[in-house]
Amino acid sequence: MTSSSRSGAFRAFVGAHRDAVEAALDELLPASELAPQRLHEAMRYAMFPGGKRLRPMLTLIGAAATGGQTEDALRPAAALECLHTYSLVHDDLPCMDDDDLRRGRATCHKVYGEPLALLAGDALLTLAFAGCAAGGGEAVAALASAAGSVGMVGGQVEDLAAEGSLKGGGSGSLEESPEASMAKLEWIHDHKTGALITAALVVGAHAAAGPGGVPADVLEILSKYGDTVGRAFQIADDCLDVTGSPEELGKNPGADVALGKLTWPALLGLEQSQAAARGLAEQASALAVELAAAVAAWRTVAPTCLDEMVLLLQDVAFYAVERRT
Ligand code: GRG
Repeated sequence: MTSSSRSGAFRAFVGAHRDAVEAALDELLPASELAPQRLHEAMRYAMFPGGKRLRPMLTLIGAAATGGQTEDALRPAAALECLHTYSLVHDDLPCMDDDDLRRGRATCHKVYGEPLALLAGDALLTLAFAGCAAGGGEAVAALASAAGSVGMVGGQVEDLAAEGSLKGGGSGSLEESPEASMAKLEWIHDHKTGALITAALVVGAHAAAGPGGVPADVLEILSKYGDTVGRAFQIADDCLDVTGSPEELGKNPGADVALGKLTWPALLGLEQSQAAARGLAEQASALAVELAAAVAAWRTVAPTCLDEMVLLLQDVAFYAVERRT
């Protein structure tokens, strides 16, 4: 598949599942009338109306692409969005990126104050694990690993160190050579962004696997696909920080340059970065075909369903790099 032959399968999938994801989120989050009301209001403020809902969609896709039922992955899908939303609330705090615009409106701490925004993030993080438990122990372990010090939080720490914002560690974005800078940047992206994108898919596969669990080869290919899409997604994010508008992004562009962040456009320029992202989408497309073969060797799935899943995974990969939001 090339970028000019996008199938529209991802847009159709989102259209078919968006209401179910919103309902699962509404069910998982405590009602704002429940004490402490202000905390639950702040959690709901950060969550609704929300953003693209990419991660919960990927959880449902992880279930479907491995021959399972999306319904089995709905609560874990909501959990992934809770975890992602916590990371955005904390990322926007003055001690992190210090942003005042997120998802098209004032950031959580601008409305509720820093202490409550911090605690709303904490509560969303812990709620994520309660929701993910519906997908079983393997799903919880995958999410914990992707979200913690060897995943997203670890990536965030190295990102802060690279921009020179960490007391006692890291002095800025320049490594000894361009190659070393690129290796550092890939490490940061793979941990800060890619780990959760891969976990979203893997959690979905575990949640819908049934007895016996997911075979190791299926998990490995699905994870490689997630890692590849995750890296492409973050390159696109870096490019959008240069080319996007506040209306498109729902946040202020130009923040990476202002913070002196290590980014793909800063290292390679815009065009080469966009080409690298497209190259990763091509690689992910090939992995989608490999995944279908591994799933077919494991479970009985109608060949037409498998073909549809390949198209869907390929469309997701190109969406990740062509998106404007
Ligand atoms: C633990 C204090 C503390 C802070 C944690 C972990 C962390 C702070 C931040 C995570 C790093 C982070 C925000 C990475 C950026 C990943 C990214 C590209 C986010 C934007 O995702 P989209 O575009 O957003 O999917 P929407 O709003 O559409 O859901």
